[in-house]
This record gives sequence, structure tokens and C-alpha cells, in this order.
Amino acid sequence: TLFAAGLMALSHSALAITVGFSQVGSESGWRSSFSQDMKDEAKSRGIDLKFADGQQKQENQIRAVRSFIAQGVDAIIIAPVVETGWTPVLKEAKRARIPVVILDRNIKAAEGLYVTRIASDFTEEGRKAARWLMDKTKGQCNIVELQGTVGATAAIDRAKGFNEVIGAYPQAKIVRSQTAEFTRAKGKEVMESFLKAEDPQSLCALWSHNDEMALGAIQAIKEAGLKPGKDLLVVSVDGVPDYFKAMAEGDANITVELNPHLGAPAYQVVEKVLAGDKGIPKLISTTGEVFGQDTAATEYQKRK
Ligand code: GYE
Repeated sequence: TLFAAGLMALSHSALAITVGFSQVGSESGWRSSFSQDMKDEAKSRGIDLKFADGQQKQENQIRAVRSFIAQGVDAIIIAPVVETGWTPVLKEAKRARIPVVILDRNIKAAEGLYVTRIASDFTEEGRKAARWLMDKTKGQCNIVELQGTVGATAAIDRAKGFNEVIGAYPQAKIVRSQTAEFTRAKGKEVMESFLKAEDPQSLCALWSHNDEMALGAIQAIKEAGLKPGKDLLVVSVDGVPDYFKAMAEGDANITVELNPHLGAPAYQVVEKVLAGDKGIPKLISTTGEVFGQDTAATEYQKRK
């Protein structure tokens, strides 16, 4: 039986799929949940996962992908930090006949260089946030905007969708806009500068490209002696537990939920491709719903 067990262990490791995953970094609660999901799902499927944290830098991600190619992994998954600059390394993967799956943010590269992209519709998220705000304020609102990482699809498309909707309301405008790189610390810092540059009484809402920056900004709003969620409405995207808590406490108004469970669909695609499936669509997309204060306390209990 020892011999049999040894044989089984051997055949298992010989059969196990090896996947290299280049993740953006750990800038937000959403990203951490997504990373955890990738690890948990790999484990439950017996996939040998090589995980590389790019610390929000494309050069680190490219280096990781090159090392996956050198190690001869069966497949590569990339969650790209920005859209441009991927073509050379994708060509290297192609030459090595290693299939590449893109998760979350988009890339600008020829379609033949990757199998598919699995992502949410970020433009629609921006539209949903704006529709709620225009409804709530009857289209009269001076807005400050915390943008995500410059060059990242999640920032580009959320801004696009939001601006598209408020464009129809002449009394709604974005008075200040700056990147805070999707992090809580920067969100606080940039919000402080907004509140110094503008008369806080003239502002009606904060539009943040993710919850993490909004959570930092909520702190800054409080420190300035204002009530977030009332004096300044707070609208955002992601749906992380801390933000549900903030909504339950009245400090934030809405978030558009973004599903962090990308592991199962990603590995499903990898398994199909390695089995020879050629019929995989180029985009597998999802969208999330708006959550507000009314359900925040129960949603927080479910998610924390
Ligand atoms: O909203 C943010 C994260 O790319 C959609 O990146 C993702 C964004 C997400 O850091 O929290």
C-alpha cells in the first residue's frame, strides 16, 4: 500500500496542471479577496499555482511572466495593471506555446495573443453609480472624483461610464479629479487636498473608483468636521466588507458590487484549452448590482 500511495502521489504530481498567475498587487480589499480565491480554487482543483504579486508595477509583472515561460508552466494567467505594453511578452508566451488568460482589467494587444478575458463591465459600473447619484440629487451636484490607477481599464472605463450619464445633466459636474491609485492611504491624502482646494459647503458628492479609496476619503471628510454620507454623499465600486460596514454606519451611500471570485471560471478555461477546446469566446463578462444603506448591515454580516 505504501508503494501504491507513492505511485498515486507520483502520477498525481505528474498530471497536475501548473499555472503561473501574475497578479497586479494587493492595493485593495477587493484585490486581496481575488488573490485568495485564486489560491483556494487552485488548491481544490489540484492545480499547482505559481503566484506572483506585481506590487502595482508592470515591469514586475512582465518579469514574472518571463519566469513562468522559463519554468515551462502549462498556462499563464495575467491580471494586468495597465492596458498597454503587453505585446512583446505575450509573443514570447505564444512562441513557447503557453496559453494566456487575461483576468479583470483589459489589455491592448492582438486577440490571437491570448485565449480570453474574464472581466466585469467597468463602464456599466460607472453608469450605475452615476444613475444612482443623479436620481438622488435630481441632477444637481458638484462632484469630486478619486480615480484609479492611471492607464488601468478599471479607471478609464468607470470614468467613461460615469461621465456619459452625468453628461445629460447640465447642473452636475466634476469639480476636482485626481488619481489615488486605488489605495486607502492615497484616497485619504487626495481627499484632504480636495477639501482644502474647494469650499466643502459647495460639494455634494464623492465619486470614488473603488471602495478602498473611498474608505480613506471618509476618514478625511470626518477629520474636516463633515459628515460623510450626509454632507457629502459617497458613491463607489467593489463591495468590500469594510465598505458595507461604513454604509451600515451611514458614512457611505452606495457601491456597485464587483465579484472577486474569478478563480473557478479562470481555471475552467485553462482546463478546457489544455484539453484542446478551440471554441472559447474572447470575452466572458459579468456585471454587479448596486448595494445601499438599507441592506448594508445584513450584507456586512454575510461578507465579513
Ligand atoms: O475595483 C480595485 C482594484 O481592477 C476592477 O482594482 C479592478 C480594481 C478594483 O484594486 O479595488
